[in-house]
Amino acid sequence: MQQTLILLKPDAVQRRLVGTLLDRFERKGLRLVGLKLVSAGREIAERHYAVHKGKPFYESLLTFLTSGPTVAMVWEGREAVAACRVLMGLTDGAKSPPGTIRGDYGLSVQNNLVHGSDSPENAAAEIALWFRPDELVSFAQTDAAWVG
Ligand code: IDP
Ligand code: MG
Repeated sequence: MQQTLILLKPDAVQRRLVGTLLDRFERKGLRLVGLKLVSAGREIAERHYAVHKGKPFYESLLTFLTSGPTVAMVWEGREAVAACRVLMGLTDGAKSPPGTIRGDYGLSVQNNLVHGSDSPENAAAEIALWFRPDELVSFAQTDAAWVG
């Protein structure tokens, strides 16, 4: 079963949207296997966004991610990576369609509330970056046969 890393970024926590946004993933039928509140430091932020190093928004992005608590989560399910990207919407909140997290709750490009892994390979690396193996809990969801 596929897993993906989802971060509710500091803007989501500051705006008291954690419960609202977590609900979107839960209702979709995904299974929560990891959850914690993290005050991200410079090192984890740099590693998480290493692919963007050198871009004009890189320093601002690191400042944003380290500016307050982040909720780190691992969600599991069929096509979890793609399913979560659809729930999130486009990078730019202003261009993201209604019904998506970024479309419903933001206008910003940078402060776009949520991070989701963009491939199963990156998901595995990002999960290993944010969670120790013993922080992930595998369990049988009782309605799994109905949800897919
Ligand atoms: P994604 O989060 O939709 O995968 P990426 O292109 O991977 O988007 O960018 C990572 C994060 O960097 C975005 O979620 C957003 O917070 C920030 N970001 C991306 N492009 C810009 C930009 O042009 N200006 C400011 N921030 C940006
Ligand atoms: Mg990305």
